[in-house]
Amino acid sequence: MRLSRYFLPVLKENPAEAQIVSHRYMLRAGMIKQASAGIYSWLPLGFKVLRKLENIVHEEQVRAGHIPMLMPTLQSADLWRESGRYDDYGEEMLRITDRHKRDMLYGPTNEELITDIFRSHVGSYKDLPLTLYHIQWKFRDEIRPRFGVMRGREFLMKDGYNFDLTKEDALHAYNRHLVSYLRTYERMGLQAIPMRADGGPIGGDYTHEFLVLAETGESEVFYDSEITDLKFGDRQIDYNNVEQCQAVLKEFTSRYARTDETHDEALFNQIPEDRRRVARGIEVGQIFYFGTKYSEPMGATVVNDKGERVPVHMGSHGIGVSRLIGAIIEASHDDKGIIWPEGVTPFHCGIVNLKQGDEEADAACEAIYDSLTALGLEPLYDDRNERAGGKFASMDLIGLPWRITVGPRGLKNGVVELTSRRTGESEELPPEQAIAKIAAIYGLAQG
Ligand code: 5CA
Repeated sequence: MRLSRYFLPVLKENPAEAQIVSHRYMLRAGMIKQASAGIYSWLPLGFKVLRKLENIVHEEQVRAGHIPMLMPTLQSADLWRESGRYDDYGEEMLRITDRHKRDMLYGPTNEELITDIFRSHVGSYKDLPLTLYHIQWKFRDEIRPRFGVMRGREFLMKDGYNFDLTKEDALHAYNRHLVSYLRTYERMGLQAIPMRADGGPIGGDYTHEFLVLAETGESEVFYDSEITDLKFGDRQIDYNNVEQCQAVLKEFTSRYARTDETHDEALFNQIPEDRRRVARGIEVGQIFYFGTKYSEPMGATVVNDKGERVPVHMGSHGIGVSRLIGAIIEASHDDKGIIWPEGVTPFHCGIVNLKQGDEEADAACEAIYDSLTALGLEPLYDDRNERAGGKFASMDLIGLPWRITVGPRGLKNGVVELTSRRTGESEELPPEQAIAKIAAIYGLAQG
């Protein structure tokens, strides 16, 4: 993409309404624009990151054997009356009446809708196990939407629902989700710690929240510092292997890590004092096993191998896709702007032309642009007629992890400059070597 033809409305000043760094940088980098309280338009740069996160979530869900689909945002109130949650959910639910005076709502979550789909089409234990998921906008009329996309009213969520014959099978689905979430967050460059949590309006006794540690997080968390040493890494997991998934759950949940809702001071005090941590975290996901809470009242049953009709065991599993962008920025930035992890960066590399209009510099930039593009990478070429200082400031703000700087002086010596956004370190290289290095960083072999 050439910056002169892109839409990147960068702000020079700090917006007064933004209290935390991720909100500030998302506004300043032209990623989002508030449409009304807690509701945002996703401008091209923000939309690009959102899509990248969605792709990672999809890939990891499909890898775990879960099936993508799409359910609507608007739902009929009748389904929620069946489960008993229509009245329970309270003022967070946005209720709408259509022209025929039918009660509708903008879905805050989808347990009822998916249970209805299931009961309409599945009747035998032979069709289980089944896990369906979608990535769709949700609406929760939060009393205090704040911190930009972190606590929005409209937000993008991946929500998945498992249907199993027995509690044991459903707990395997729970473990499978935990494993797939660990992989998902690590691919995004994040450490998200599973913590014992509270079921809230979704329900159930088995539930873990995934928290990214950050001072600006809304949850207070208590944990054993040893837990932060755990890494999922690139281990190979067979998602059908019950013992393997269980072992990962055990490894990542056996140390003390709880949110304030379930915190137990006496248990916490059993951890050696130097390992006790009280901190804040951003909740980027939650998994639940709630048994037959929805299947029983809504009649989602299957016939088991003895010919008996039994309610299915269910769980639901959410990832806060739009919130994750805020969490990534909270975890990865400096005083100049965002620093995107390579896995989620909106463009792989920036190209800064120090002297736009100089024949040689222009030609070198074009050649680098074409080579990177031919490799399947997406560079962002700052081809505007601007001072170098302004170009650097914009690049630093939008946070692309790598920058190639091209100027007449370097070109005389046959080199360009390759700079890491994270470390600030630069090296001078011939253009082909800079390209080869970027290709290697993104795991591409050059042909
Ligand atoms: N049905 C279940 C799981 S599918 C569910 O709704 N879980 S949840 O309530 O925990 O939401 C899932 C994730 O959505 C949360 O972990 C959080 O990351 C994100 N989320 C929840 N509320 C908001 C909000 N107001 N703004 C942004 N993200 C949110």
